[in-house]
Amino acid sequence: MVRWDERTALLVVDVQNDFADPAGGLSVSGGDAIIPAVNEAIAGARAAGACVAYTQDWHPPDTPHFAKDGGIWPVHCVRDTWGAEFYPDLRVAGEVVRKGTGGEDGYSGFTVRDPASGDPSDTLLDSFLRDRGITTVVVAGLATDYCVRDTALDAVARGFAAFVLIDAVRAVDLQPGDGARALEAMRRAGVRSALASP
Ligand code: VGL
Ligand code: ZN
Repeated sequence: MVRWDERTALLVVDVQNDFADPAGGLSVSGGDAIIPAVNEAIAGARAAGACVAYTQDWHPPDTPHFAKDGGIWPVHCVRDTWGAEFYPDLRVAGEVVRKGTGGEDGYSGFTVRDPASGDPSDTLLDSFLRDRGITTVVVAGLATDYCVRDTALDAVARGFAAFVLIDAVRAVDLQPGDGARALEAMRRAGVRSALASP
């Protein structure tokens, strides 16, 4: 269990219909099964006065992130569509940070990349957290092997202490074992594992 306090932020990554719903465009197997644990973490964080922030993958209809436009992914989380909405059972109470809004690529909640030049730029997440004096981030959501991993690794690289809630994340597993490898990469980088549920 994580000890929640006002210097700790829970980051709920991309718990959107296209990832969490079995009918979603990039459905993560077992994605809906993490929702009770995610909601438990949200409730615990809020009860202790910790900050809760949510990321949303928020793509334009055409982006080199999608296979049809030269990328690798099926169409998902197109802005203002059902697939981009939060999964209905998710308790949403906190700041929402959208990423990819201008067609940028990348997975981290902190950083996006220009699809043509590859140049990175920051989302609003880093300044949102620093403005509130946050020193520790706790990551839950989807997917372990992409946005959760890159968000947690970026958090450590930016000087935050970081935890991943291993019962509140699920992997895409394009290749078998991707989720386990992502957890190992996080561990090596100094991300600590914790449970959302006692
Ligand atoms: C994600 C693949 C493509 C994620 C986003 O949220 O993990 N994965 N876009
Ligand atoms: Zn995406």
